[in-house]
Amino acid sequence: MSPVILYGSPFSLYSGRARSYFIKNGIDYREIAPVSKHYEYNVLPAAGGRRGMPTIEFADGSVIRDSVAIVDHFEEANGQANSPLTTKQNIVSRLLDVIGAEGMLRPAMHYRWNFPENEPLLRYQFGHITPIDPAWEVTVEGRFSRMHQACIDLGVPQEHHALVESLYLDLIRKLDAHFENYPHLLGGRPSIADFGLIAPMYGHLARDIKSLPILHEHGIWVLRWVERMNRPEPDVGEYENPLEDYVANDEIPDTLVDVLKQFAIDFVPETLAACDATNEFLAAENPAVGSEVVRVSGFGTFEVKGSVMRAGAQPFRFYLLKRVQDLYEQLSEADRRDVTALLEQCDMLPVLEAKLTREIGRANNLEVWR
Ligand SMILES: N[C@@H](CCC(=O)N[C@@H](CS)C(=O)NCC(=O)O)C(=O)O
Repeated sequence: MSPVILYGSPFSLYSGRARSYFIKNGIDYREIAPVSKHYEYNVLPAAGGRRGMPTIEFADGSVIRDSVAIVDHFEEANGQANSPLTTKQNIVSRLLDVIGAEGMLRPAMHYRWNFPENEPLLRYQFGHITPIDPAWEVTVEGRFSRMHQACIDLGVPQEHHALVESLYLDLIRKLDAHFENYPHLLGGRPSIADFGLIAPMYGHLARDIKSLPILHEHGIWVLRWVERMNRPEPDVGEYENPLEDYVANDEIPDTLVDVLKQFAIDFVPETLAACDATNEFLAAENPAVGSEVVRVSGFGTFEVKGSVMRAGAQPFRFYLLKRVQDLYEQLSEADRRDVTALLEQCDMLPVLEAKLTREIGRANNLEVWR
């Protein structure tokens, strides 16, 4: 069978989710930059006209844009091989998938865009993904300018640099304590949660010159997990008797509860504020059924450790969070009690109620309002 073509780049956050999934699931792929005439005239239109990395193309010419849709496609085909079957682990893996890929943009963008040391690598990488006849927005200069603004819009203006750094450091220490005992978030093998978290960790935080040393200093086990997630073999040589499967009996390790509590500090207030902002947008704009979902629907204002932050609200977070909420709603009373107690312990309970007034679906490789 011909390999799947992955249009992506090593420095792209979301490409990291698809790439790692392919590697860990033995899917033959070739990664190339989205710059050819073929990409421009055949792949891009089939991707809904959206120049998003990752986008993949199969030998028959069919195309999937979006790292979540790509993972969904292969999970469907391989019997949900990376989704734990037990109740709490299933919910936690879906929740960590959202948090990893959508909730870590502040440290991922801060360590990339607020330090000039990163510039040579970024210029090199952006140079290699600049399309044919680029509009200004997709030239290297245009992207630099937009990304610096995006960094501020995501909640990292100068006055919050120290807070973003200290939250990240605390997170790395907690992840490190977890990976010291387990090769993956839910035990012995990767789940959807790991593929969400690898996105910011591989493309940005374990690669950019400013953030890589943080892992050398405070997160050796995290660094090794990043490597493990990008190698085809289990790569668990340093563990004595490593688990081969998820932790038994639907247990959530205490070290993972600590990680979730740490994430909750900004993920929960940000999610509640983004939900309000997006619902206000929906009430005001009432977008037509089938119209494309905007990337940013407004701004949410929320408090983190006594500081007031303002960050762009992205409806996509709720497209993923709804999967957690739907799983929860399908549970029996007894299971729901267990999950409620767990989420309460992790300070995550409020996100179950963060729901948009409209649903998000997909059409022609785009997210659309239902
Ligand atoms: N929800 C998408 C987000 C993809 C995305 O934003 N990718 C970035 C690179 S990491 C990009 O290509 N941005 C430009 C664009 O979307 O036009 C996914 O999960 O794949």
